[in-house]
Amino acid sequence: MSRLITVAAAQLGPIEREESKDSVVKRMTDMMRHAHGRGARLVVYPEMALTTFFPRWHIEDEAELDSFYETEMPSAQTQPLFDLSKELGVGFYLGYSELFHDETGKKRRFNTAILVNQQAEIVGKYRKVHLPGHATYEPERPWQHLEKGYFEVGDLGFPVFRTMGGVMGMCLCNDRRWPETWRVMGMQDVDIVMLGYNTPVYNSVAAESPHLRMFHNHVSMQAGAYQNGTWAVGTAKAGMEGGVDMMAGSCIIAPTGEIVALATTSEDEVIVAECDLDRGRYIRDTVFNFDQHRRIEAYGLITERTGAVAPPE
Ligand code: CDT
Repeated sequence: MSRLITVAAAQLGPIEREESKDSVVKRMTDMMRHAHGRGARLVVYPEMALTTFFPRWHIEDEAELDSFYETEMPSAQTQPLFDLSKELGVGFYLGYSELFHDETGKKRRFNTAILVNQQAEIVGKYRKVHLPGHATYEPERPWQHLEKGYFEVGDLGFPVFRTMGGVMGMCLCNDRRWPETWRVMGMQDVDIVMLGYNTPVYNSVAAESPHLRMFHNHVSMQAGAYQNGTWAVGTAKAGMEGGVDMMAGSCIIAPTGEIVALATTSEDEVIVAECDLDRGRYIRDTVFNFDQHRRIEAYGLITERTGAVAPPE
């Protein structure tokens, strides 16, 4: 029996700081309807899809900072996404900022993604592991990247979920650049890795052309897909947002590493591809047959050491 699922990436154009969550959710439900009309049964939204990318600002007022986070999911504001998901039978991946108080009363903040099935049930959760940027205000930067200050490192690892006819995995933005992200999900026989991203077009601390940055965006996901024989769906929050130009280039990548659908704007845009979840099986059975070819006795440093250490001169 073939395992086909039509998947959409629902790229969001800019979300300004003043835009209400109700307005953003309306944009997102419009795109879910559009994606459904094109046959999609699974829609992938960006990282922090409900708000502007607020880590670009140093926000000292705690109440203002808290306003960018969700304290419940679904909430009254996000319920329309779940209602439409149920009505249309469309699952979705949603990136958002999560805030809760743990059993000791401590405030916890994570950069989170959830997976919702075609019955509108939350079936998976991921909390971002690789938090880029810095923890405190750095005045020399043209804009901030305060993810290390605004979030804790994710505490759920890289789980995968058997749902919607396949094995589904999630990560968020900077995670896509790390081969470890992909391999840990590859080790669980993942079929689709979904991810949302918020990536500035320009590198604020080093000279790097927009062309090169887009190349790094795509090559990371294409390599991760091929080397694990998995589909990958990368969805951007794009365009000029809060005075910072954000990268577009949302894409759907086959297990062969080929981009099969690519966004052409920096605005709200839906791209769609029919994904055969068995397309990567030959890769997982041959060149990347992990069971036959991996050599874990040679990989110890991967988990024993964090930073690179050169041998003595
Ligand atoms: N959101 C996110 O993870 N963005 C990073 C930009 C890093 S610049 C400090 C990325 O890897 O795309």
